[in-house]
Amino acid sequence: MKHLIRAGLAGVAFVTLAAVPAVSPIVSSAWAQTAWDMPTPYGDGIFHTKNIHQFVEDVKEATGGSLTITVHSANSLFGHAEIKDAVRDGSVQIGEFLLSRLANEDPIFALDSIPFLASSYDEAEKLWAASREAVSAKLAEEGLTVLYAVPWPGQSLYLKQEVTDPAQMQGLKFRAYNVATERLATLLGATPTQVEETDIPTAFSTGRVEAMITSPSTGANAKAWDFVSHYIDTQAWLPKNIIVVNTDAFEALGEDERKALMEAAAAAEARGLQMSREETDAKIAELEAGGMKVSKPSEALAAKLREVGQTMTAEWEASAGEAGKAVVEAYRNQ
Ligand code: PCA
Repeated sequence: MKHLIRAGLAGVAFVTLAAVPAVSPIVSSAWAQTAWDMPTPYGDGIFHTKNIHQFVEDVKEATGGSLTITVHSANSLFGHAEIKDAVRDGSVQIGEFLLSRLANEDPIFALDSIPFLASSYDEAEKLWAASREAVSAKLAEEGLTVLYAVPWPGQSLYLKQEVTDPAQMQGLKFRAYNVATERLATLLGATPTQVEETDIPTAFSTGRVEAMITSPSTGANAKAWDFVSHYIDTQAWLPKNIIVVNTDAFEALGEDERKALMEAAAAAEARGLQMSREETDAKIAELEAGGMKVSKPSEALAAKLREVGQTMTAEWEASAGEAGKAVVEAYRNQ
């Protein structure tokens, strides 16, 4: 009955029970279920989404089917920019988005998108360990509970020609996916344009953009070889996707369901990290098989990117104040 009351169907249930005493078992088991919707910006071919599908299976199994989650991938239910608010206002109960998309709300959300602050998996794990509490506390203020986060593989350059001198980036129409990539493009002398991950092929084919920085996962998924020829393996940072649940919806679950959800989330975080690690080389190989030239950055380009990273780190520290500095210090001291 708890479930019926929660769903606001108590009245209907009493009427139905009184009118039809022989309720079928199928109908009554349906009443015992909680059904959630889960939007994500990314398509089913992306490893994050595969990981989510496994998470959803795990939750279903661990709760004996009392909590089911329907995944809505590739911006099909809500667009990327709307997902956080949709979870917050209860339009959906759970959702995934790129954490650094929230950079305008608080600098803590932008920390994982600064070039070369944390550019390996080990560093990315340490950065998440040092910042998880601060990120969770900020989201908690909005009625959101963090379930788990998973990094994308390192971010590398996709270009239409060989670039050895950073001056060649001047004026390029550069695809951005958050504030940090916009800033990076500007510091390189390029012209940033925000383009959603699912719109990358169209943005290149229509000439809106001609260069980008993203993971081998996103590059291979977009068949980057159809519109760019060069991949420069900078692996400059590992931005995270985060999965959050509406705190009221979470607290309305039974205790066993809450436990099952948290356990499935912890398993998804570990599995997602492993999937991400394994993707890096596999997806670079796909780019190469597609015909792209894969190379390391020239010394001049590497130096320019490091300089941009230092500028962005200093800018972040200035904006994040004492609390931000403490997080970076905790990360560096690990
Ligand atoms: N893929 C996403 C975010 C980072 C990544 O590797 C994108 O390009 O939008």
